[in-house]
Amino acid sequence: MSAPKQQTKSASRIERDLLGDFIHVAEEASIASARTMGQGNAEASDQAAVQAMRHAFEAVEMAGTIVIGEGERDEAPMLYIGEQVGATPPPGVEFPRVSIAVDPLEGTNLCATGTANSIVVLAASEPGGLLHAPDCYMQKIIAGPACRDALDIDAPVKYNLKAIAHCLDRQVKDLVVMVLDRPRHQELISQIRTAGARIRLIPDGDLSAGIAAAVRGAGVDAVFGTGGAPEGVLTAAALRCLSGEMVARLVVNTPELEARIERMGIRDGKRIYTARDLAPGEQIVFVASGVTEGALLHGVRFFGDGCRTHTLAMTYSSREVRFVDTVHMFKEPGRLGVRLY
Ligand code: VTB
Repeated sequence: MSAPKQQTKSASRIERDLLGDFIHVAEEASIASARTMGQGNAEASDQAAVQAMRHAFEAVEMAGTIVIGEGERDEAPMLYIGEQVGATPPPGVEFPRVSIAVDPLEGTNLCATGTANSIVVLAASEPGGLLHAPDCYMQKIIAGPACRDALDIDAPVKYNLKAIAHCLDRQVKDLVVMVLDRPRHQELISQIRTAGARIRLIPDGDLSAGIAAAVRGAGVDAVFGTGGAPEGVLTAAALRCLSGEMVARLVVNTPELEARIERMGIRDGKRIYTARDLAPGEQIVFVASGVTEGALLHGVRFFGDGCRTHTLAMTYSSREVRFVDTVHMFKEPGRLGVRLY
């Protein structure tokens, strides 16, 4: 039997060896932020997730570098871009190098108001496998695997909707398009309405919307609009695992932003990205844990002696999609025992 190729060997190191750790990291952040649900303090919810995530990373045997995080070093004390995370290796041992993208709490307002679909998100890959995107806006169109190569970011909305409907073998009037409810999307919304498609406006969270559009049965066929670029890279990591389609472009509309993207090594601010361009890794782990109850994931449920979390964990090269339902016991179960239902 021939020896496995180096690529395969290291793929298994990140996807197989670290998957459980990343699930744990996301679960810890979801539990911490879920404790703040409905308190009306989005910043405190975010901080709870950030601190728990940062702390949980300390036990992971990797040489991790944050490529997408809470911001630049001077604006974020923890999980800033470039921060090294992971356990300290014993002398003579080298842990695998991993690029990490995080959105410790996607939908901070959703959590602060107890609204559906706030999640903790983490993606990891071999170094260079996730685009180092600036914290600016990104124009996005996202759809499922059936729409391979059918999306054109420069074409009229009507054209893209027709193309999506054609790929899905249905009519435009049957499509459901998710759009972030923002004043900047007024024109987009009216174009979708004129084209005849149905719309679901969402208050926040175009990342979970993107995942929903890439799977069957979630009742969403596409996501259109402008959201965060970091969320765009995380969505792309999920779409790589799900073979979903995405076209995207950074919104670079100020000289400061132009200078920033140049410093980050992005030469063409108008470049059109696909999911593969945004998350080019060959080893990708994508993990999302529910914080508030959602369409895709349950929120965290506390029950005195413990809690229960719900996590989506996907890997690219091994093509696995897991739903992990974990009961966490904070102490020895009391006389009522562990609650499983
Ligand atoms: C989106 C959405 C996020 O930010 O990226 C959005 O997915 C874009 O920013 O959940 P604006 O709020 O400025 O429109 C979030 O809503 C929050 O990060």
